[in-house]
Amino acid sequence: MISSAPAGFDQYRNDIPRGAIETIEYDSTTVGNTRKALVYTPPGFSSENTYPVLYLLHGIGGDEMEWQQHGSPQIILDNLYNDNLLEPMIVVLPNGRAMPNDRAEGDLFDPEKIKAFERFESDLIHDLIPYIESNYSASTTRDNRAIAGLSMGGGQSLNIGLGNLNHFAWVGAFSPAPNTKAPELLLPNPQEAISLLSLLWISCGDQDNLIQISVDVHQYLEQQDVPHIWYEESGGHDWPVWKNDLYLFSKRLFK
Ligand code: FER
Repeated sequence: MISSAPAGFDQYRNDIPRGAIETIEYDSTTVGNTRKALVYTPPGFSSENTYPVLYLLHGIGGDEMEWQQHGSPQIILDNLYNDNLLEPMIVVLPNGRAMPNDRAEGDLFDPEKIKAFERFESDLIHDLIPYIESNYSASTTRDNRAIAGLSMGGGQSLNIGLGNLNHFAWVGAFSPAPNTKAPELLLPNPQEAISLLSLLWISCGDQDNLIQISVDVHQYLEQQDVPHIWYEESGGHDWPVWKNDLYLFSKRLFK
């Protein structure tokens, strides 16, 4: 039984060490332009140390700034560090809409834009991860890479994470959207996933219209005996749920 994050988990505390968020730009061979991402480095970050990395993805209505604008990730993470509940890690907030105009504007369900969320797999693996690992003191092993996201980003995390187990050992989907592949396509080889995954997390609000997607993946994983966490929480397709998920998922990482 998983309890929700304690009261105050997302409230700014005075006088605690703080991480830093900066915007980076990387060359994308996939899209053919320069793309932005935000990078959070933890309190006390030092290039003398090597850090694991969480890639944290946004939803259909957002871009690389969505988590920071609505989800207070820096407050949640700084508080977790201060309470000694988090492994020091770099958190990268990419833009998961891999196309020349990657702003969340116009018809967000335009097939070209939906396709761009698929194209992001190549941008992440071939462009962004190499950039992060050559510009930060980031670990380069699969055991030290995690991918998670909300809604469209949750679907991406399952599709990309489970489809690239040579790159990721930790996968989290918060309220995954209809871009999630069918369960038997997500994990055609359950034995491989069982041996390689350190954590597979799926969560969704009980008032979320998209919950059946999560339930279908969970039931397949259960049938195939793939260890995972299925966490149904109270709430809808909304930020209180995703902030709670970030708190609960991130504190399980890299341990
Ligand atoms: C859909 C409903 C919701 C869909 C995507 C979403 C691709 C994504 C929602 C979000 O990211 O919040 O039918 O199709």
